Amino acid sequence: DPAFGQADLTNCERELIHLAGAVQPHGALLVLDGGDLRVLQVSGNVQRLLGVAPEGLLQQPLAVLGGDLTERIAALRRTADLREPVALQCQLGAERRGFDAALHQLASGALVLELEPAPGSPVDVELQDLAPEVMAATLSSALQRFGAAPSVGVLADAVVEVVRNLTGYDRVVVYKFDPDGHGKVIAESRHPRLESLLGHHYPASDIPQRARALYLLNRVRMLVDVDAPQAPLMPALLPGTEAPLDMSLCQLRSMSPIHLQYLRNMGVTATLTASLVREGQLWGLIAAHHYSPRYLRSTMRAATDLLAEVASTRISAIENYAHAQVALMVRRLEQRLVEATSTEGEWRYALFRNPRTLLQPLDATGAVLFCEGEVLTTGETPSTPELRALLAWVQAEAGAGDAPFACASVGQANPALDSLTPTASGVLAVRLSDRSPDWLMWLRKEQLQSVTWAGDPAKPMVASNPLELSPRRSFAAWSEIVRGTAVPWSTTEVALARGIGVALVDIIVQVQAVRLLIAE
Ligand code: BLA
Repeated sequence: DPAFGQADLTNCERELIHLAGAVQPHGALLVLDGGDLRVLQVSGNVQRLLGVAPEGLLQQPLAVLGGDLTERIAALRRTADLREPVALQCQLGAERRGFDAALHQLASGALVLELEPAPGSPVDVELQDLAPEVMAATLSSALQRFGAAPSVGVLADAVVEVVRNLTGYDRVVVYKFDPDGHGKVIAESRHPRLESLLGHHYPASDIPQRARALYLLNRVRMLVDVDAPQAPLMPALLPGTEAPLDMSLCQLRSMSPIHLQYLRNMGVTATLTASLVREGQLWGLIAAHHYSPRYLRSTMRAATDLLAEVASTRISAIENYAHAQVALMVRRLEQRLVEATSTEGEWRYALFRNPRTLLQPLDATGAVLFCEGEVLTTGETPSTPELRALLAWVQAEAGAGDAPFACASVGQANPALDSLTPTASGVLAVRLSDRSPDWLMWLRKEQLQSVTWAGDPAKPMVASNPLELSPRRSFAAWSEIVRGTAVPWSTTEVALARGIGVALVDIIVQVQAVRLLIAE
């Protein structure tokens, strides 16, 4: 895998970004021996930030920094679980300068200490801070607002507004991933002079898998200045291990040069990004951009972390509730069919009378029933001959068994069905009979049909060089990747389709039994 900084666009997916070997210059990093607190490794900016040159620190006891740091670390080690960074405040040197620090312990036992000058110290970028009372008031009203949000859309709007008010970045968006890892901007709060990114889509490749895995561990990342010279670790390899330092949990970690170039190309100077996590998976990101350097004090990053955590919890609750609602809708649908069948003797028309009940639970744009040679449709669908061709293909592909058949790129899977792409790029089909070709199918239109375009869709842009990376190119790349595809069917949706299919088969069997009884 390419070392940090050595990746190009062909292999950046595997860049070892956690082995960055450097920190952003606004803070200093020290690696300490887990036993005697000897300094094993330092970032090159210690002279400027701590007033001691690397040579004066390396292999020395931490106490050479003076102040109360050594005592505070000893106290923390007695009480705290240091597998994740723990915040502490300390004073260094004879002048007792204040620092915000974070400490965590690696599996090897070494301690990683990150130090950022507290307010009042001379820094290159103004430190953004809020009084604790203001922060507490902002947080408590935000938590109330998040807790009351009835839908993901309302919640996301509240999140961008609250985070922008709290942190002051020029733009804050909520970026949501689909099952394939592509992302969409679902909420935005921005400085009025900025162009909107709301509704824009980006391909999964913009955020490599390795970075996504890292963002589950390290929930808030700040980039203070995309152009600031980075401070390399000295020595480059951690003594004792002779390996690069694992910086997965480091707040000061330098970011991948490819990503930095992407940000420069979009004119962004500083970012703050927080993970939205649902059931152990990265659901989305809260991403903030600033067009000049921006530096939040660690307490404000912690507040952002808390907001992201609460938003994540609320997302799970809303989505779980939505799933329960859908299950309820299916039961109602079933009930209505049973009633309609007993009063009208015909379940098929009952099923298609109210298109919403059929389409909405599966977020489909069309539906078709093939039954006893008839074709009933609702929503947007291809022509009947095209539907019959689709049926023939689905039957051949689905084989025996009663698992639903799901495909999100019909025209690509079978070029003979390419003309179905606009209205039926996606199909989710359940079999209603073993003996006859009776099927219920939900359709999804091509996702490009319903997106907000970032630029001219007819002019694809393919970058081979990081200097050309940009959201515009990214959007073009996403458009190329998803051309001819529908939004993929989720496992929940497939399970639901199966549930509806089973219910229908029950009803059909009952109807047939009744018919037989009447005939006798
Ligand atoms: C990381 N790329 C990211 C991150 C975002 C994006 C949000 C996470 C940054 C963080 O958490 O701090 C993508 N940012 C976007 C998008 C928008 C945005 C889509 O503002 C839209 C408005 N990036 C590429 C390509 C590669 C790439 C083609 O576009 C590689 C081939 C790499 N992106 C890349 C890497 C990271 C990244 C390596 C990790 C950065 C790091 O944490 O070090």
